[in-house]
Amino acid sequence: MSSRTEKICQHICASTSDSSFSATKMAYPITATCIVGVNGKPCGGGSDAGNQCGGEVKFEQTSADLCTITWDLKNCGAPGPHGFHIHEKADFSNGCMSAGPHYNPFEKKHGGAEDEERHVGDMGNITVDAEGNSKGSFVNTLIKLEGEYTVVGRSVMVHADPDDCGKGDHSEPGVNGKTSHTTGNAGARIACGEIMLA
Ligand SMILES: [Cu+2]
Ligand SMILES: [Zn+2]
Repeated sequence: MSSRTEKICQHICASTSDSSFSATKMAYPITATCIVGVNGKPCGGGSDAGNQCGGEVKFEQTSADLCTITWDLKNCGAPGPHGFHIHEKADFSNGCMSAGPHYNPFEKKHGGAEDEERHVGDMGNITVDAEGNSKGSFVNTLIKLEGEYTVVGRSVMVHADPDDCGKGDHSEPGVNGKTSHTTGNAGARIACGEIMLA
């Protein structure tokens, strides 16, 4: 109930600021935060037993074209790369599964975070250390916290497996492990959360 109210309020605030800023110059930086967690239900069809992945992801849009993403996540499972994306919705009614596909307003194929052909939501991989934790930051040129293609109100997703950045097996689109051009074969969804202005 309360999260629903917050969501409605956020939409009102966002549309109000859009119209009031449209005639003037947008003031940077714009900041947002996302608390990610397991969100209640096993994700991705696999066993989710023991999954406690969670932490915070921060966004800072510093100009019309640049957004810095910084993360601090714990208990992310196996050491190595794990797919890291913005998904279309912050709907966690069926855990992270109900958050929809990668945010892709321009109908591109899946790619890496710096590829020409990529979803807006493609942030590549985070690197998980031997203790299961990951910290880092990078600068992205498609992610916006304002305007028509804002990611505010959408979700950050952490996956169980590496993202192949669109260069892997795409022999059976729709089948996990063989659908590189849409998901990067990043496997189960182990943590997610809503991106909110901060
Ligand atoms: Cu994803
Ligand atoms: Zn993608």
